[in-house]
Amino acid sequence: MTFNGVTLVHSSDLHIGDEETTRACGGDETLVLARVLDAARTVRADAVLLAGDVFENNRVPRTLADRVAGLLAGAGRPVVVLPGNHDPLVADAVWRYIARAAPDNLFVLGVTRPRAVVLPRLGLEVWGNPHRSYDDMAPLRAPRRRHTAFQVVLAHGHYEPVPDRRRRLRPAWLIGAAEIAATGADYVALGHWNRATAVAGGAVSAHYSGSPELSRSVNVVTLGGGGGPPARARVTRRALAFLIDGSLLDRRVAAVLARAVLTPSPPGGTIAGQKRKRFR
Ligand SMILES: [Mn+2]
Repeated sequence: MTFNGVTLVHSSDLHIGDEETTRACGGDETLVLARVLDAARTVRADAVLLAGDVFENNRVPRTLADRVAGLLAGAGRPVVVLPGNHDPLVADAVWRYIARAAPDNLFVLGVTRPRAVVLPRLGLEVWGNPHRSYDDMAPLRAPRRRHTAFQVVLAHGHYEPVPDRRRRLRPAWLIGAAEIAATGADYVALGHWNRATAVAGGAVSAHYSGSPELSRSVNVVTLGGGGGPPARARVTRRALAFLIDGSLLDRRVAAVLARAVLTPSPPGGTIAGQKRKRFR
């Protein structure tokens, strides 16, 4: 069986429920998710990958959880979710609640599947180790052997080229270049940093998508196509139309701002997210 190329939209760190994010979105808590799913529709993505911290925390009002579940159910394509350090799979995790009425297209690693999902129509496996507590863990431990045409990994944590795990002052969920390379995957979709960044991983492409609020973009990942063996993943960023200080900007303006936000701005700038730390 041969497969045509696969197009994936990768985002992370939406932090739904965070007050600052909600304010930046004119009070609409789910706008960030709606924008990400819009982008997936526009590029006709085969699937959406959300690499952790979709929610700011697990104390999510039921009405908000239901709205998120509704948006995910209406995505029109498979959505694969990795629980992160802000929304880990504790006993009363929001993802357990959402998965209870799981729409067919929603896959939550650690809930609807142990840690891998195969999308047979795409010839794609997506695996990842979900955060199950607030404690430290190694996001890329125990890589899975490839048994599908395409294989993608989700990981939520802090990249260091050569992690030093002797100093354990606080949880860092470290991800090293050698671990990325050892996955042998076509793409490693990273979460935890709020900026869109490519990191080194030997022959394996690994990128942070950044948070929609700060990066104002999603990663669009294309694998294979053209009938040959899977080539290295092609990764581009697609700007999101976005609300800034309550006003909806069109995509071209958002794209300019997406670039501007990566350069230092004067103190007291009004672009929401500018104040954000690089990761959290
Ligand atoms: Mn995080």
